[in-house]
Amino acid sequence: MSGLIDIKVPDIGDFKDVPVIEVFVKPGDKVKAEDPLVALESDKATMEVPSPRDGVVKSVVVKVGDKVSEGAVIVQFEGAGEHAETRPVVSAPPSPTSAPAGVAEVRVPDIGDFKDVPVIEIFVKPGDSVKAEDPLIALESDKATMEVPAPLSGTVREIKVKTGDKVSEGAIILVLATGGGGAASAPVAAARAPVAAAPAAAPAVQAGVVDEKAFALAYAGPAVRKLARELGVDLGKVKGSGNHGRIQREDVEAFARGGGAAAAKPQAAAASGGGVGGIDLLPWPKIDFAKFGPVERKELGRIKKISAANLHRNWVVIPHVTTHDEADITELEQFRVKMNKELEKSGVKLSLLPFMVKAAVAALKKFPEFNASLDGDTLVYKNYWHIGFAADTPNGLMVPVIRDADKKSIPDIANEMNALAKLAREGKIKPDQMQGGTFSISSLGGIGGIYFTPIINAPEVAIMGVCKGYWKQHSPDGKTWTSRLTLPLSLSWDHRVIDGAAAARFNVYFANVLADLRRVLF
Ligand code: CAO
Repeated sequence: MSGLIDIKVPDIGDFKDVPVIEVFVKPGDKVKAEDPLVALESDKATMEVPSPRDGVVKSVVVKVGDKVSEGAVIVQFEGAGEHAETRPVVSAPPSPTSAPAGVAEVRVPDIGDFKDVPVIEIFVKPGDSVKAEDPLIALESDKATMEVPAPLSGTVREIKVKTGDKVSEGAIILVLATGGGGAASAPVAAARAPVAAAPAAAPAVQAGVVDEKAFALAYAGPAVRKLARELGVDLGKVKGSGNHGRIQREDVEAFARGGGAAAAKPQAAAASGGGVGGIDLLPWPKIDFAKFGPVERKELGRIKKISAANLHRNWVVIPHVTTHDEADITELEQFRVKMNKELEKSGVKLSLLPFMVKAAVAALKKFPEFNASLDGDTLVYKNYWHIGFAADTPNGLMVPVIRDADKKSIPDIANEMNALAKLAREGKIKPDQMQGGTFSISSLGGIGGIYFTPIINAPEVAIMGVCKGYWKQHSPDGKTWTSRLTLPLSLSWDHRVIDGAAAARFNVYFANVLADLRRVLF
């Protein structure tokens, strides 16, 4: 008698109520044993549930977002009323298979509609022994990250692609000398399940400084690699707590928070949320806010998501220190007002910001390490002065860049700044107008506040935060008092590159230049 075969969630350890993040099949699909049916993602691991047998899908019982535990029915196959066991794959390397010896060309398998997809990582090098299913390369389109696993065991003879190459189905990846073998090459399930995220190459996103070779050889999945790139973590230095030493999301986060020591903590600690200095961090609070009052949910916009990822990485990875100071801008303000009157007919309007850009260039020339970037253990000094400025836009924070600010006049900088801020606010600014900055200024002067801690815009090593100028009582000699227009300065600096004394000197010089612009001539 025909009936239905229930395919259920297998034993998934201690996990319960795990969200379904992807469903790979639909009614009518013919599936083979081991084809993935759904992906589940807890806050600790991503698991695929493969089919325990060949079959035809009659109905899909779960949908994305459902929460499932062991025993829940995922899909029903057509067939006699029997039960089939499933088991989850938590990205553990499968055992090798055997095949006749020879030479095999490994090609890019069917990757759906994707074409000309950039190779972002190569995990192997000539001479490496690989087992069937070991990842060979990673491809990253703007929709998904895909790993292409080895179709059979063997020794890598020759690699035919390099990072940055664009490949499509059928392109030769490498040549394998085989002693073992298996099925045809197929991307792992990540390829079938495009990651719905902002493009990795989004304008403001810049990868951290990592050892690319070790990164490529580390044992980790695409999502973990993406996180490591965002956090600037060198995967080669992270100890994996997963099966067979596979690097998990929490290993990368723990490494970014507390360095190698934290990542080396036992799995039990990682399972309770990772930890630093012996104190385990608690998991992020999951609260049903609606229990306490009416709520409204709104997903973050694209720009906010990109800036959030950047700010998070920069805050977690860079050891920030902020040094506060103040500048006497009484004379500068008089000069600004005077110049604005003179320039009235030309249509140029000067705020304080263009003067600060010029003061920043002067200070950066005097203290070149503030105009540098870290590249591993090397400091790259830049002999150009491109100054970024934070602009508040309806879509979120953006940082347009004034290129070659050293060569431009203050009115030219003011005009360019207005034009760039307008483009940013209208959502028309181009990625290259936000790239190449060597130092940034974040001005809240038009709004208010006294001091704040600006977050460094990696790979820059410092940022100047400015608040609203205010009249302050000042005594030059302890006896007489005058009121001076005072500008609060907050310089955040990367303590890996800059010392506190240098930061204090930078601030003093910057303030002195604003107090008397003639100093830029010296
Ligand atoms: N002290 C006193 N007044 C100030 C000042 C300061 N430090 N900075 C600006 N002002 C004044 C300006 O002179 C102008 O006054 P007038 O209209 O009388 O001339 C007024 O405040 C408004 O200035 P503005 O903000 O329009 O112009 P700006 O050149 O100072 O700044 C821009 C341009 C694009 C940087 C700004 O509009 C902006 O977006 N600021 C927010 C930046 C931000 O979000 N930073 C936080 C990043 S971290 O999340």
